[in-house]
Amino acid sequence: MKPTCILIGAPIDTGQKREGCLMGPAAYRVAGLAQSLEALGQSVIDHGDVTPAPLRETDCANPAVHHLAETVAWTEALAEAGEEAMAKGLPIFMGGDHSLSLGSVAGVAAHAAKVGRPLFVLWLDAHSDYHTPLTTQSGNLHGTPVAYIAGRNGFEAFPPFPAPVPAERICLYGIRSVDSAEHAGLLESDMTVCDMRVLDERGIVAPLREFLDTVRAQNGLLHVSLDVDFLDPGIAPAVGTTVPGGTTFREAHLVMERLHESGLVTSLDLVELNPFLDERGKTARLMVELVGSLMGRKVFDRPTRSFG
Ligand code: EXY
Ligand code: MN
Ligand code: MN
Ligand code: MN
Repeated sequence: MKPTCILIGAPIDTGQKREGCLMGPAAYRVAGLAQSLEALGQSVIDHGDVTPAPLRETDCANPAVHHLAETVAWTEALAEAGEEAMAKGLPIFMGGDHSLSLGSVAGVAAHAAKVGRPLFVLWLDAHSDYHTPLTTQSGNLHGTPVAYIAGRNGFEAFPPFPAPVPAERICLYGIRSVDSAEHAGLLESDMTVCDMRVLDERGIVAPLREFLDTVRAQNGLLHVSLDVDFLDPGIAPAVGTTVPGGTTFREAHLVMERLHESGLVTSLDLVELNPFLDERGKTARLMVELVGSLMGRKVFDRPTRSFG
């Protein structure tokens, strides 16, 4: 039976400095995310928007870091909402900037630990998001969730990450912008880094298939974190951190179609959509279409299809 999709709005804007991501959940609703899932035979519950936890005092040795207390408050609330939603269905976190994933993946990881299954994370992004609050130069916490998830030091202001995800269970896909501190950290880790060069050389499917085979072999849960800037800015302009050379319309759909066929995805983030930067809803609509492909929309369905 198909799991119920649980839409969780996370209007977070505190992980970076350009305002507008807080309109993301509303844009997904206006673009018809729930209706498009229902049209695919999916049952959908819209949980509404999460309210951040009360602010507490926080401090950080890096003076560049901004909105720390607010981001911690979102992390706490989303971790709780995420863990609850995992027990009921397939959560789809509608962001909000990518600091959302500090909380969403914490909730998912707590659930995975409870049910005793390994958690895998597929990070579809232009960026590696592997800074810690101590290494970031921009001070933008949306550039840090992968480090938190992997259990790096420097997140003392945040709740301890429940069951950090071993680096070899995290796959960065499509990256093409990595700061030097992130690069140094990644070289010391066993993370699977499929940067754009790898995808140009090997194609968009082969490295994904390898990662999915590993998830399947270990009976893992799979969290997918989809940053709008994974896509080429020409097709997805509504993001504050555009990087040229992103995935094309067809490549992105193919990734989603492969993910659907794998049957492995158990939770999803949609992050970094800034509707204020969009062109007549183009990016929001594309993201909704991509979720459709991830949840099984096909142009033409052959019962015995095999592509090897
Ligand atoms: N590495 C840069 C920084 O830390 O400021 C850019 C991070 C962008 C993060 C976006 C969400 O993927
Ligand atoms: Mn702000
Ligand atoms: Mn990101
Ligand atoms: Mn990004």
